[in-house]
Amino acid sequence: MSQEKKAIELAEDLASHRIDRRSFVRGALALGLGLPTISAVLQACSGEEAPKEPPKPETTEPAKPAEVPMEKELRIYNWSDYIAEDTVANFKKETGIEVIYDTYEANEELVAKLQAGASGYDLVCPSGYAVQVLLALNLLEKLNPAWLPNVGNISTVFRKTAFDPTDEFTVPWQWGTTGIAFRKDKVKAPPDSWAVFLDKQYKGKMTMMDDMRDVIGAWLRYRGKSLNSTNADELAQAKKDALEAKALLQSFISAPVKGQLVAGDVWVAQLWNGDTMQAKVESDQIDYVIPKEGTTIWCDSMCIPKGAPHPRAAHAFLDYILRPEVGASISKFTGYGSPNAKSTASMEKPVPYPTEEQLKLLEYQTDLGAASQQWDQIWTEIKAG
Ligand code: N2P
Repeated sequence: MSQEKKAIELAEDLASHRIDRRSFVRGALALGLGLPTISAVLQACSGEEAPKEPPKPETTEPAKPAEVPMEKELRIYNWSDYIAEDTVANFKKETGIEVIYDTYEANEELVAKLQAGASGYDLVCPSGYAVQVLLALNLLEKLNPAWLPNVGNISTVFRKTAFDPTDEFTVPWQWGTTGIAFRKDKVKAPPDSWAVFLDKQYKGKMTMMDDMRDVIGAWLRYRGKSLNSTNADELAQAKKDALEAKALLQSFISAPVKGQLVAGDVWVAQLWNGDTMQAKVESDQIDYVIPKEGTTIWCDSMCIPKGAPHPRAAHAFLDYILRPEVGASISKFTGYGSPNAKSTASMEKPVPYPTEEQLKLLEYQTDLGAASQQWDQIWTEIKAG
């Protein structure tokens, strides 16, 4: 069946109440329908079960900064090792706002927390595909541009993105890639392919990330497929490859593998570029490569969850990190690229934006929509296998 026919069928299913709005959105995203189309269909089909969403006055006419009192507290939920050591302390010193800062290791952890409801967080930092999921589930607030005077510092490269085409929900935080970190002094030759994780000579000395999208995605790329594939045969092959690799891996582990790389207990690790740079600060034997079959490029963005208790303070923090020097100090610590053009310009050694040639090897992850369940199932089988 053609994509167009499938889309029409999906819309008909919604119109005749065979599926609910949530399933429709998931399916539509999987078919590659854009959010404007999806929302048009949702509007056309809005029946009695559709949640009424009256336009909020503050989104049509942004409140002026003085009209909303600044809250005294702010709760942030972000990836681990993803901020400079003094960012939060300096913000508190300047504003008097108390910050509670918790961390997670994967997008799925974040989405599950927000889906469970009443997380109490004011700021979270999903990757692009996870922004799409959160928007589809109506779990994000619109930002108030009147409270973000520094928003113009963001590079146009990271504005009007596929996951937030109208720039209403996201302030990009950091961008980077998922590649292979390795110990130069331990491996025979620098790896250049995902195939290194099938190399028996490194048995027990390798790790891949504890991240469904990146592990299955890597094995899809290894076979020349898209890391957003929803094709059953391609996914079955990726699972087979992942299980073969698993027999040689020490574990599935993400950011915390840095210590093991530094100690020399792990020689080859699937890891993000910035976390690798953080490890490199501890040991100059560590290096990073983008495999020849290609990999993920991502941009994580700060967003405000629906019903966040301290939206004014959340905007104050966002505008604070958008200052050139604050953004630069964050990227200096994390080792990731700054989406802030003014921060990048002020840095001695910013992560350069990938060249056209490199971009050919890089792919952004998108929401898997209805195929998410299939991916979840495969990931569960890989972890259990
Ligand atoms: C934080 C790395 C997060 C990057 N340590 C994942 N998108």
